[in-house]
Amino acid sequence: MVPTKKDDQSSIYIAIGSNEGDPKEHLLQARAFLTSISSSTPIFSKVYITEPIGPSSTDFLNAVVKIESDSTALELLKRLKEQEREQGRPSRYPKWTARTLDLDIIDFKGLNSKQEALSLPHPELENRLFVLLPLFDVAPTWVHPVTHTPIQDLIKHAEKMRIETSAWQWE
Ligand code: PH2
Ligand code: MG
Ligand code: MG
Repeated sequence: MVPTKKDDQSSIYIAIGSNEGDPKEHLLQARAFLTSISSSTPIFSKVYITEPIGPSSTDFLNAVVKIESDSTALELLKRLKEQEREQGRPSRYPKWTARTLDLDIIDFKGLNSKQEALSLPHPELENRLFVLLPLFDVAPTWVHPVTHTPIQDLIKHAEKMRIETSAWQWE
């Protein structure tokens, strides 16, 4: 299905990651939270087990969700940070180490914006197969809002990493 203009302008994509504590439990809690803040029925990707990129030594569970919301991007960011804290992640956290819950806004209604608090679309998107593959699940016709590169091309060119569909899927 080809997305309509309206889809492009109203959809928000959020990447979910966890590799500390009980990642399945953290994903389920995050799913309940994300469902509660979405003004439409959210669409969740499959759950993936992924090789940690960076200093962490524990595999991640990763997924992506598509939601809709009338919040501004910065309001949404604030709510996501609150939820990360709620689920046991200290607010001052060493970059890239293990985390109970990481909620990153990948694409906010196609917005192109570089602010200190938030860059959109997510600047690391192209390098992260653990975001691109689940994004493809929920938005197979998605194109990068700035470069207009189709997601399939981004996937083709992303650096290879170990990533597999999890046997556990949002039970
Ligand atoms: N998140 C990071 C750093 N490294 N690696 C994987 N596999 N999955 C992640 O979500 C992830 C990561 C920073 O947020
Ligand atoms: Mg992250
Ligand atoms: Mg983050």
